Amino acid sequence: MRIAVLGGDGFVGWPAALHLSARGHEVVIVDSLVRRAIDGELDVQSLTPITSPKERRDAWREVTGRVIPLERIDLAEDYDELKGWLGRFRPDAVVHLAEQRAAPYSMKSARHKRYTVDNNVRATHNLLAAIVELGLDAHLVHLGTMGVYGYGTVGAPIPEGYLPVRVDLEDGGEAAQEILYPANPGSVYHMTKCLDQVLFAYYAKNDGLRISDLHQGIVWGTNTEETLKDPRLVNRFDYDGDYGTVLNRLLLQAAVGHPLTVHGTGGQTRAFIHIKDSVRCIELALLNPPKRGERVRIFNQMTETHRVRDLANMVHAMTGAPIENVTNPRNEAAENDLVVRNDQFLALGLEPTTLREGLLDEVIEVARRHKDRVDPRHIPCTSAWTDAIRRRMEEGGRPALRVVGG
Ligand code: USQ
Repeated sequence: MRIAVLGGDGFVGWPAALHLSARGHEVVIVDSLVRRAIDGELDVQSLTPITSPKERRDAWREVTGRVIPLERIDLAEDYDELKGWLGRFRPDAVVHLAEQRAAPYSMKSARHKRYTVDNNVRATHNLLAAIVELGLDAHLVHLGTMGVYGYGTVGAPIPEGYLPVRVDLEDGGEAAQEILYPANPGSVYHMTKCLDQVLFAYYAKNDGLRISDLHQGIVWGTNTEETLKDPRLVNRFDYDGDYGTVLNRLLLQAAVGHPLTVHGTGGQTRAFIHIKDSVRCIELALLNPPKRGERVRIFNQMTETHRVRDLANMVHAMTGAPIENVTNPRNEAAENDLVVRNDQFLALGLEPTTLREGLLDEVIEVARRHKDRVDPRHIPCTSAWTDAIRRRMEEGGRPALRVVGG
C-alpha cells in the first residue's frame, strides 16, 4: 500500500511509520515538525535523545534499505500544498495523527486553547476537503481518543463508537437507532477529537469517504521492534507535566527519585495500550477498511483499564518510590469506573501486551539510562483546568508526602 503518515515524526507517528515501512508498504511522512518546536516553547526535551528527522530516516535506510521520505507541510495552514502533494502521491491510505495531542498543553492559556482548536479542526477538515476535491479513494485512518466518551459509565461497557438507542414515537411505538456515543470531552484537546468525529460522520455520509477512527487510550512504553533496531531510531519519551502520559511519568519519577505524582485520590480509571500494540492496531485498521458508503468504522484502541492509584501502588511496590497525592489540576471526576469493549481489534488478531508482560522494567531501564536529561522543574503538572483550580493549587502548596506501605 502507498501510505501517507501525517504526523509521522511524533510519539505514535514515528514508530507507526517504521512498522508499516518494515512490512513492505511505501510510506511517506508528512509533518510540520511543530512537536519539536513545542519542546522549544516549553523548554523541555524528550527523555530519550531523539535524532533529527533526517538522521532518523537515514538510519532507517541504512538498517533496512527502505526509504521514508518526509514532506514538511502544515495541514492546518497549507491547504494548497497538502492538496498538491496528495494529488501527486495518490495514497491508498492516509494515517492522520497530525494534531496537538496533549490535554494539559491545550489548557495552559487561551492561546493554547485556540491553537489546539485551530490546528486540530482545520487540519482534519483540510484533509477531508482535499480528499474530496481530488476525488481520491484513500482510506483515512484517524487516531482519535477514548476521551471522546468521557470516562463515566452507566454500568454498561462503553461500546465501539455507536450506542443503540430506543426512541418513543408519538403513536406509542418505538424506533431503534444507533447513534454516535454522546460526546463528553474532558479538555479542549479532547473536545477537538469530538469535533473530528462529526466531520468524519458528515464526509462519510455525503461523499462516501472510507474512514476508520481509532479511539485510543493512554499509551505507555517507548520502544517497538523497529525503534530498537538502531539507537538513532529511538522514539520520543515525554515525561513533563504537559506531554508525559501517566504511567510513563510514574515509571520515570521512580527512576529519578521523584515522588509519584497522583492527582487527587488517584481514583481515576483510564484505558491503556502499549506503544507496540498501538502501531499494530493502526496496521490492522489499514488492512481492514470499511466499504464506500459505509458509516465511519470506530475501534476502541485499548487493551486494559487501570485506576491511577493502583498504578502508583504497583510502581511503589516495584521500586519503593513514595507516593504524593497532589491537588488535581484537572476538572475531572475524583473516582470513576470504566469498562470498555475492544472486541474488534481482538477479532482481527491483536494479542494485547499487558502490564504483566515485564515491559514496565524496560521503561524504568530507559528512564535510568537517560536520567541526566531530566529537568525536575518540568515534572509537576502545572496546567490548571480553571482559575479556581489554579488558586487551589497555589494555596495548597505542596502537600505532604504520603508514603504507601512506608
Ligand atoms: N495523572 C496523575 N498524575 C500525573 C499525570 C496524570 O494522576 O502525574 C492523571 C490525570 O489527572 C488523568 C490521568 O492520570 O486522570 C491520565 O492522564 P494522562 O496525562 O496520562 O492522559 P490524558 O491527558 O488523558 O491524555 C493522554 C494522551 C492523549 C490521549 C489520551 C487518551 O496525551 O493524546 O488521547 O491519553 S484517554 O486518556 O483515554 O482519553
